[in-house]
Formats: sequence, structure tokens, C-alpha cells
Amino acid sequence: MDNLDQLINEARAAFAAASDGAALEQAKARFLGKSGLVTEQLKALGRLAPGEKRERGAAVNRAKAAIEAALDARRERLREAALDAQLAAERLDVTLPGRGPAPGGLHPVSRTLERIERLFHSIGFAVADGPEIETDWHNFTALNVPPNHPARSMQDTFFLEGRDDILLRTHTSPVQIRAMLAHAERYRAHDVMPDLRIIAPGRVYRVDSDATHSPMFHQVEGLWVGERVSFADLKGVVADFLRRFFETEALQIRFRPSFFPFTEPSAEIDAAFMSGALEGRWLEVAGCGMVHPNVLRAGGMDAERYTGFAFGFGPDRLTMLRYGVGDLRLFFEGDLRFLGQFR
Ligand code: 2NM
Repeated sequence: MDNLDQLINEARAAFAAASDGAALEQAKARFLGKSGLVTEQLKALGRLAPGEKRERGAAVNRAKAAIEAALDARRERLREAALDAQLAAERLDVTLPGRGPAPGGLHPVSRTLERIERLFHSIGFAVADGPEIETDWHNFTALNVPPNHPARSMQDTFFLEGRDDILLRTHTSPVQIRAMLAHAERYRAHDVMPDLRIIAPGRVYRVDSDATHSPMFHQVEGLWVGERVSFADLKGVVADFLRRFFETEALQIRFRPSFFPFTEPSAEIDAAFMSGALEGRWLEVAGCGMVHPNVLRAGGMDAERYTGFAFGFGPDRLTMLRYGVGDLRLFFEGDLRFLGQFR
């Protein structure tokens, strides 16, 4: 191996040993710089005899070209390595969730309430509301609940501390009382009173807690008062609502005689799906009845002239049925892994 081949090998080894651009430029200077080893060889040509010069010149130029090629190749390798290192350092996991605000959504029970309000709005019912802290009179007395009824006991009703006349409402019926009083007052001096058609959705409270009972739960009660409002109207409104709510005409509905102090006659409403997981099982979905004359009078209505029907159902339970949820408490624990599934 002559000294030019050795020079090429030394240059290749020096370039290979350079682990970054600065080291490589230093190595380059050592061979190709103004006083580098290759330049030295070129200068040495001047001292040769003319006969040797041509051949040696060609050999030195080949060696120089080989060293330049090795330098370029090493530069390219270092550039690629630097890019690979940068890509590895800036690697993105595109499967991670985004950093922006997480999308919110309505609570599943709120979705049910909005749906119920929309369906009743479409048949002429307005939405009424009232206070959740009620008087004993609006919550019980006006609703024909007798003085010693068990619902009025401390075990069933949350009374305010040290009071027996103010409580957390146990149903939304006091809203109906307030709405009747306001409606009757508004049309007191008129010959005719337009029908009162309202639903009262909202939170209600009872001393009760297990897989199917929460101390706070929701109710939607409906009321239609007018001349000649009948039990047949009640059946039509409720059946229409249930079929639209569950999005199926294939829903069997039956009315079972029952008792409530505020309605007479009273009934429980059962429904049975004609397909799906719950096919053929009768489920209690609501209570209803014709508003008791005592209740109409407490609401300021002329009970000789007007009749009305009322019904009440539990949107929490309707939500469980609609989405196939087995435990009511899941709705009120605030676990976003559960609630986020209803977006
Ligand atoms: C029910 C069942 C039956 C009801 C009665 C009234 C009022 F205030 F008009 F008399 N509102 N809601 C009622 C009747 C509620 O819930 C199971």
C-alpha cells in the first residue's frame, strides 16, 4: 500500500471518528485544509521531475477525490443521524387525547328532561316551576294529604331544622297548586278560563336511599284542567307521550286502579315493550288520576265547573330504561367515566 492509499485510509478513519459536524470540519482541515496532508502532497509535486509529475499528479488528485467523497459521505451520515435524533426527541404519540378543553355534555337525566319538555310542548303543555323548599301547606295540605298521613312523618320527609312547617318538596305537585292559583287568579273576573296545561319537572326529596332510590330524585308531573277534561284525555295524552318517548308504537300500556290522596279515581300506569331485552315485562312507569275536587278548590278552581287530570313519573327511571342503566345512584355520583358515555 503506497502512502496515498494510506492517506485515504487515515482520512476515512478520521472522518468516521468524527461524531459531529465540528469534529468533521476539523478532520477535513487536517487533510484538505490550506496546510493539510493532501495539500502538502500537491505542493510536493513541484519538486518532482517533469516525467514523474504527470502520473503522480493524477494519483494525488484521485486520492483527493476519494477523500472528498469520504468526507461528503460522512457529512451525509451525520446529517441523517442528527435528523433521526431530532425525530426521536420530538416523537409524537398521535393516539393521545388532545390538550384542549374536554367536550362537555348534558347529564343523561337532563337529556331526558329536555326530551320530555319538547314532547309535551308539542301538544300544548307549558313548563312550570316552583321552589324546592316548600311550605307544608303547598306540599301536603293543599294536595288533600290528611294530617296524620305517613308521608308527613320525619322518616319520609326532610323538614328544615327546627321547623315543622317548611320542608324539601317530596313531589312537584306543589308547583301545580301554585300554577292553578296563579291561573285562577288571572282569569277570576273573566267568563271563560283557558285550559291550564302544564308539566312540572324538577328535583324532589325523600328520606330513602338504595340501588333504586336516591334522597334526591327527579319528577315530572303533568296537569290539564279545563271544562270536560276526562280520563279518556288522560289515557290519550299519556299513551301518546310514552310511545313517542320510547320511539316505538309497539308499546303496550295498561291502567291499574290505585290510590293517591290528590286524585280520584287514581291509577298506576304500566308499560310493556313488545321487543328487546325487556319484552313482555310490565313496568310501572307513572301514577295518575282525575284531580280531587278538594285539590282543585285549594288551587282556586271552581270544582263544579272544571275537571282535570294529573300524572307523575320519574325521569330518572325513564332514563335507566331508555339507556339500560341498572343502578340509579350512578346518575348522582358524578363519575365522568359513567356520565361521559351519554354525550
Ligand atoms: C302522581 C300521581 C297522581 C299529581 C296530582 C297533581 C295535582 F297537583 F294536580 F293534584 N299533580 N300531580 C299526581 C297524581 C302525581 O305522581 C305519581
